[in-house]
Amino acid sequence: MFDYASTSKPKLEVCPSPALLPLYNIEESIVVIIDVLRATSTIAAALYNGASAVYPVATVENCVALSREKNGITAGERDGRIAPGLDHGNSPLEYPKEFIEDQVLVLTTTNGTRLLHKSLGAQTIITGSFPNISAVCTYLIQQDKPVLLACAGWRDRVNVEDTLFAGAVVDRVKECFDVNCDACTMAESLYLQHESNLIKAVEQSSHYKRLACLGVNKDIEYCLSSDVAAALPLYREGKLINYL
Ligand code: 3SL
Repeated sequence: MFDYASTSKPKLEVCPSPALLPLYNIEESIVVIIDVLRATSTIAAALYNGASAVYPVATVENCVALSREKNGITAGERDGRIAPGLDHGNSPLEYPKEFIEDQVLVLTTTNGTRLLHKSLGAQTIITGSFPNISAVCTYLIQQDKPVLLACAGWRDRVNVEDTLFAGAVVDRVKECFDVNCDACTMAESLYLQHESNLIKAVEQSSHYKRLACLGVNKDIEYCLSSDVAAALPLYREGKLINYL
């Protein structure tokens, strides 16, 4: 008979859509918020380039109000475009060092910041994307705690790019975890199938088509580049700071 006895390693799971989040026990887990195109790539870029903090907020109104209070920069999108009322968008390339160093960014996005707010109550929240993948994997291995890789998807639908990133993390860290989760297996298979050409895989995604219409192909290239923004965005007291 198969022995289902648990190992002493912490659990690793993938949540493919925010709609499935209530199924997981996040209170004791590190939740990694994943929104490859583009929120968590933008957060990594801003913190790597020296932003003092990124405040993820749910609405445009909150973004404007909080940025007044913190003397911050208003940023965010709705349907990929700069949301009316905000000064900047959700492109990682909008936040080079010369612009963002020592500044506070207040960011609102359709899926990424929404999932972060849904995950409040987790033991720890960090954000992950290809630009900071090694920093994320090193942190997860060091912490030795249960991990949920939470994909933002698009309006609760599963997407290719976040699943690919979750699979890349599973592939790198699985030896240190107890992995008994079909979504992990599926995400890793997808990643291994496409690791040599992530752009080709993402070109088939619905969000790629949405963003390509807006002419932001350089963003997509950046968002699929590993370790170009080695930051570890960790959420505490309403803001993400670079924990590296
Ligand atoms: O939904 C989000 O959080 C955004 O990352 C979407 S977009 O890439 O800016 O359109």
